[in-house]
Amino acid sequence: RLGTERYYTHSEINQFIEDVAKENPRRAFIKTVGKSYEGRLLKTITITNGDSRRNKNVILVDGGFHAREWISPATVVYLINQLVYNLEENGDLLEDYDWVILPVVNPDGYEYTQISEDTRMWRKTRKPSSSECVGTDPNRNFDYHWRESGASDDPCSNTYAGSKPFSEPEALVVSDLIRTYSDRGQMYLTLHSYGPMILYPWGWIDEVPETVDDLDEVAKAGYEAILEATGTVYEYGPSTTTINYAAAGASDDYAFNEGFPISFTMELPPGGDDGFDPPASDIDRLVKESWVGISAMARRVVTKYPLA
Ligand code: 0X9
Ligand code: ZN
Repeated sequence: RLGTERYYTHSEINQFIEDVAKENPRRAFIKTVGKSYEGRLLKTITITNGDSRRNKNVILVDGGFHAREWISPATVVYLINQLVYNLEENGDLLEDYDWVILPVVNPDGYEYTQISEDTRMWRKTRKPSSSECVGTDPNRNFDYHWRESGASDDPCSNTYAGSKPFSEPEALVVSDLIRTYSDRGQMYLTLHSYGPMILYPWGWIDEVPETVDDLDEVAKAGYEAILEATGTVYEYGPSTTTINYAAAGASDDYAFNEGFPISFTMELPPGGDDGFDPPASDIDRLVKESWVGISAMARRVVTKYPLA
């Protein structure tokens, strides 16, 4: 069991989900869905309520896209604990739904930020992007309006989009997950930092989809729950105008376009000197607050999109 007292490594988190699945063989399943560039295993944990009904709806969650955003994998660990070990409070979120979770999308980058102070602010993947530079922004690498806005063609840039769509194995793995679950997927949630913000499509252009009211309703449920619980004020709205820039090739727009009716980037709260570094003593408070919002949004989703 992992708690909230410190940040964990990718291998600790992989071991944790393996242990959870071993302890709860009817309720949690591990699947190795791919490998990072440096060969780390990308594993999903699927959490169910154990009633073994097939083909439920799906909520797909990932964390750790950007290496330095440490509060993201920490929030995923807490979310897994809640769904597995707190059925009394969260059983309704598993009646008609399975949760599929990839805790660390970019483990090479994440591990790199953990080796020294000098590398703490790394954002990208770790595959060489040119003879001089390393890394692609995995959240500019998706094949949806790739490189059309807010992305760089300079391999040394922090928002380098890659040599082509899905040049990064980590982004390809996430896209495979999105397409695997798109027919029963009702919410895609990708956890980043820092905001706090709840962003919905579109993020590549300053426009909103026809179903903006549905997106706004669910985002607002998260905003209100957090405001009531702790007083923290999230911004929520269309990505481009809320975060104030357009960026194409991100996973949220890709998932929405593939058929997830609800797709959010949640920018978790800031902390520390540069915003990406909440002290370990703040993890507990932050992940609990974020879970209030995430569970409220999920609750709205399971009510709004019951099993067909
Ligand atoms: O720029 C990003 O990738 C995300 N912000 S972060 O500071 N965590 O890097 C925001 C992505 C918003 N979604 C789209 N632009 N589609
Ligand atoms: Zn990010």
